[in-house]
Amino acid sequence: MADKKEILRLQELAHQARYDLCNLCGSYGGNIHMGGDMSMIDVLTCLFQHTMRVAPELQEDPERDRFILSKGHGAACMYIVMALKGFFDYKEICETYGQIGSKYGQHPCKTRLPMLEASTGSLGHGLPISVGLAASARQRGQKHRVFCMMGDGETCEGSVWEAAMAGRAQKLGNLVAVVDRNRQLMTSFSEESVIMEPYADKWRAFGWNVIEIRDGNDMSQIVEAFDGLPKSSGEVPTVIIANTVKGKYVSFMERQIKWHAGSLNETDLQTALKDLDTALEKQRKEL
Ligand SMILES: Cc1ncc(C[n+]2csc(CCOP(=O)(O)OP(=O)(O)O)c2C)c(N)n1
Repeated sequence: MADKKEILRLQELAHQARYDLCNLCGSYGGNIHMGGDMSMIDVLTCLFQHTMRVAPELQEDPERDRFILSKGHGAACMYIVMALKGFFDYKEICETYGQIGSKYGQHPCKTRLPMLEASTGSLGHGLPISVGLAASARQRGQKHRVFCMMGDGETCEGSVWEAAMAGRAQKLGNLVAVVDRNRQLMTSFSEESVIMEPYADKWRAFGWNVIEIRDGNDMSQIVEAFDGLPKSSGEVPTVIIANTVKGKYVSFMERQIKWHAGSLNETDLQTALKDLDTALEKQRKEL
């Protein structure tokens, strides 16, 4: 179990990431996928700042951990979390995000950003890629893990379950899928469109080890889940299901279908930043 100091450090980094994301959304002319960014930002912060062995200087290290953002529409969130780890310059992201020719596209592009492991955006492809990366690591005798971040809606794609079968058959204990279980899709709540529950049992039926995070926006619970991962040398892949809230901590965004993607005017931006400060204050008191 991580100590309080580490949890507080991660909470503050996640708060900074939310702040940076809202400011980017306020300055960018178009829509940003704020809902699913705000739901997964705590998990991404834990991954990049606490769990994964990644850093700009490890880029050429064959045994660095690999991260695939399969829900590629969350690119802005990933750029910002990675900027806080020293991979990118936040100012450059703000000045160029989403523009033609920019390195920071609305979906991640490995050609433009070689430190990414894959280009994503078309949902359902990250887990198949991750299975390949994990199988390759095994063949080379490498010890690192491969982490794949998916949306729960994304797991409606059949390719996800084909990859789940392959990952288990190939005994890839070095593979970790993470599902941002925010229970919303693009235009509806997930259970209105498809029946996902019993969701964890579906993964168990495919032979995976399942770890559920009751509150996937609570840093203590997130850290406990990732710290409790079985050894990567095992034979069973793990899925971490993080129960999160779309738009987390911004009053007018939380659980709002219209905030799958959107842009912030100055008044809304100031409300959002105030909400974030209130949330951090509360987290500090509760820790
Ligand atoms: C193959 C494919 N079909 C459709 C889309 C359009 N799309 C972008 S986001 C999204 C909703 C995804 O829902 P979920 O995976 O739950 O993401 P989150 O709610 O966390 O943003 C869809 C359908 C896409 N990017 N790729």
